[in-house]
Amino acid sequence: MDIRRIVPLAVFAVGVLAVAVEPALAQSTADSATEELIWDLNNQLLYIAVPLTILVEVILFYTVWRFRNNESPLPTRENRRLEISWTVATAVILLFVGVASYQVLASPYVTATSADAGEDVTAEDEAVLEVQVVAQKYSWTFNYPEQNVTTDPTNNTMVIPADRTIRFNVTSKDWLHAMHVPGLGLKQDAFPGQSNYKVTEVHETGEYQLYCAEYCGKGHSGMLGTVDVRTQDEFQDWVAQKQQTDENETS
Ligand SMILES: [Cu+2]
Repeated sequence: MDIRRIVPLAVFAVGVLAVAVEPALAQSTADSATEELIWDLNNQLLYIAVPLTILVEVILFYTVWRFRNNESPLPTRENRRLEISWTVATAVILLFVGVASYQVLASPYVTATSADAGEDVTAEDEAVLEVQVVAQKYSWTFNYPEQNVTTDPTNNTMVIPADRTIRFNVTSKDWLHAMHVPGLGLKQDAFPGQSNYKVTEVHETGEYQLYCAEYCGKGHSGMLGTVDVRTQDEFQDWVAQKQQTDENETS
């Protein structure tokens, strides 16, 4: 079998394999808008990377096997067609990776830079919910400026509503920390005296683990928290209850 026959055969095999792995990739359901974007990009890149890897390996193994008894191999001195092919193919692949990545990086759900981030992706009749995430050695406090609610730092639980655009304003009271919620695809550094933003919308209610992802001292490994995602009504109830107890405490 010569190389002209093996290449289309390899491409075909790779196509079959790509279709076969598709259901496994599609199972990765995303719980937030941010995680969805990240997973979609990951899958898109895998569709290119897996077939390419297999194509290269097939050609390599075939070549080794085909020329195993060749005692005096001669290098290909010049092959313009081959050179143009691999240059163009590489350029097309890099362009695809670049465009696909840029689209995700430019999304406010992935890169939020300003204090009004998220306003452009939220529904017209709905305000973005801002949650100020304050990290400190070794706990988390969550402030809801519009609702005038602050959580207890010993509780380490952030309550947010599902299906609403949330903007996290991440900061620190002492030194470097980082908010990391892998289940929702969220990660943002916490610097003292600075606000870093992160925007998302969560689709699924439930509890998600929050970690500190910046080594911050002896209590770092225990600097955990919970993101408690509730329905909009349950969230409103929680806010009302919190406002009530805060009022009773101050009076
Ligand atoms: Cu830490």
